[in-house]
Amino acid sequence: MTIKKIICLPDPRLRLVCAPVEKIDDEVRALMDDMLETMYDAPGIGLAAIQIAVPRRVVVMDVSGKDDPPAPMFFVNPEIVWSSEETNVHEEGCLSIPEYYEEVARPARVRARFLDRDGAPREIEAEGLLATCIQHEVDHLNGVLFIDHISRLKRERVLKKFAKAAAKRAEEGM
Ligand code: GNR
Ligand code: NI
Repeated sequence: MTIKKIICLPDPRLRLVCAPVEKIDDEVRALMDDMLETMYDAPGIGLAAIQIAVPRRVVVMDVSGKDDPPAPMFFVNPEIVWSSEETNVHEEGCLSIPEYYEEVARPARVRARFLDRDGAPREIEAEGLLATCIQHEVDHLNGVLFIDHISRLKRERVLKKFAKAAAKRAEEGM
């Protein structure tokens, strides 16, 4: 297992629509192991493969409390097949948008269909933090970030800040 580098704004790869996994083999399981180790190291509660620059529809999550035993979850080709009308507001952050947090409204409950680590089809109904996180991660697979769900003013402010920081780093690197 290896801790990989997490790509951040304004990296354009975060806007890619990721490709479905055709076959869950040892290579895909090795990717999931690297993702899990990278997520725990960060630390975070979810990670999409594109965040380590792999444009595939693979997600890992662990929303267990810090005093609970680890509870890793693996999702291949996840799809939201049902969302509640009722919404919930949760403060979100993203490892690819470091140190920025904002409240986001999303469906309070969702049903997700996916393949597990062994390639078996599964469905779960989620609420609370699990529902928020799974929607945040499925968004990543479609090139969508949580800042796309906040006001345009706030979003443009964040994008500008990260673009400016990248430009400054590039200049210093010259
Ligand atoms: O670690 C993370 N915390 C988090 C908090 C609220 C809503 C979503 C998340 S996911 C985030 C890790 C991440 O960037 N996953 O893509
Ligand atoms: Ni994220």
